[in-house]
Amino acid sequence: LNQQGCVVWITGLSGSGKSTLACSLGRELQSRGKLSYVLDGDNLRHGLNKNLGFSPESRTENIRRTGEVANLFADAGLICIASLISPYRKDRDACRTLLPDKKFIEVFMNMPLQLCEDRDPKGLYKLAREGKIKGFTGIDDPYEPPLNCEIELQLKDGVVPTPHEMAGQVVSYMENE
Ligand code: GGZ
Repeated sequence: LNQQGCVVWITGLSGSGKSTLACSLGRELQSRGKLSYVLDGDNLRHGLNKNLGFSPESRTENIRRTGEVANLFADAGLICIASLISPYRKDRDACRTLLPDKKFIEVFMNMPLQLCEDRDPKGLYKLAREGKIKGFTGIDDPYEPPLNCEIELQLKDGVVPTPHEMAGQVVSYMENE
């Protein structure tokens, strides 16, 4: 947390809890007097990235643009929290290279597909299983897990940690860096 601007990049499946963590992390940082800003994939797709779909090329461009914007926020001294599926490793790694070492913190929401599919907050997994959505991440489009992320969040004794607990894990990491 000594660091000035940085990017916290949250990656994981749809329904894994990325947006909830991003929001919770923003609040935790605020309570410590740190200015942050959340870039959420689903929201960006209504504006900056509204011309992009879900083909591999579109996803790559979605991540590229968001990575550039996140870099600008970090440059301005903010903690930018990016929350996107960002399924392809090479795209996340490209965002990492925009920032100096330690300024890109990759957080992997490693939740089981089954859990995400059971949650299915928008009914998208159901549609994907029925073949009504093609190329859905985790169903018929790949998710490539990080090989060297800074933080991996997962079930504890089979239970999903609370957003507050997960945000706490990220903040602890940042405080020690
Ligand atoms: C994955 C999809 C798809 C497909 C629509 N695959 O959980 P949500 O609903 O609210 O958020 C998901 C969002 C994914 O946008 P991202 O910008 O994060 O994706 S990526 O990083 O891959 O570019 C999901 C919804 O869009 N959605 N169709 N085919 N998610």
